Amino acid sequence: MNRPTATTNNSQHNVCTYAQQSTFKIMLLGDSGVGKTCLLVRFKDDTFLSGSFIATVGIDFRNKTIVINNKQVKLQIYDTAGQERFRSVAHSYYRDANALLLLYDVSSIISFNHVRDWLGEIKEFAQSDVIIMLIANKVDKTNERVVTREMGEKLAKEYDVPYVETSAKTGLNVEFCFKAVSQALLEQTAATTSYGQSASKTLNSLVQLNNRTSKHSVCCLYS
Ligand SMILES: Nc1nc2c(ncn2[C@@H]2O[C@H](COP(=O)(O)OP(=O)(O)O)[C@@H](O)[C@H]2O)c(=O)[nH]1
Ligand SMILES: [Mg+2]
Repeated sequence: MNRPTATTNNSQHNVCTYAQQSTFKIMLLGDSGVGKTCLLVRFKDDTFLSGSFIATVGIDFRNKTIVINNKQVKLQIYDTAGQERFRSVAHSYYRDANALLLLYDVSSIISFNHVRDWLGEIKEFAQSDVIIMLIANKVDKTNERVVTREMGEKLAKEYDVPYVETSAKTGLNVEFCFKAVSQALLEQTAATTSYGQSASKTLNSLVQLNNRTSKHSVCCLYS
């Protein structure tokens, strides 16, 4: 299978000794304006960029290293370069992704309606065992919300992908998304026999648990 394997590195830890370091490529997809850049900045720097659209020049990425189950995981998180304005992100962009976070904005029915188009593209061009998460962002905008949780969950069920509600503004579930995906990817790497299956199972159960325990509060699974 032409999949980028997680790399290991045992030599560069001065403070803690970890058995191995895995590197995963996570990509953010979805219409322009849904909050992809803000989600990335919230996760990377724990801040919120408000105001007009934040320009993204070129395909941009950020690295962040996190620790899951005593393992170091290096995430390379790719943000789109504004190409998504035309809803045609280069297929090479996500062909070698390990995970795709597909966002829509709960205050924009158009961005929600386009999720089907995005999923169609993903099914056609991404790797068959890519981990996908559907993210309903901007849930802090309660008064302007037009896409309900039920609508999001129904669509996610139809496509068999986990559904998580986030707010890059308040930070709700932002860390959870990246950590849950990383945990699933780690299991995917470990599960050589049932490659792919155990990862989506892991992700689904993490998401279900999180949705049950923190419907309206900041995720506590990883804190
Ligand atoms: N209220 C609210 N606004 C957000 C949220 N995420 C992003 N925004 C705003 O939505 C606009 C577009 O965000 P941006 O990250 O540039 O979207 P992108 O085009 O998908 O990268 C900006 O004005 C952000 O401040 C959120 O969770 N809540
Ligand atoms: Mg952007």
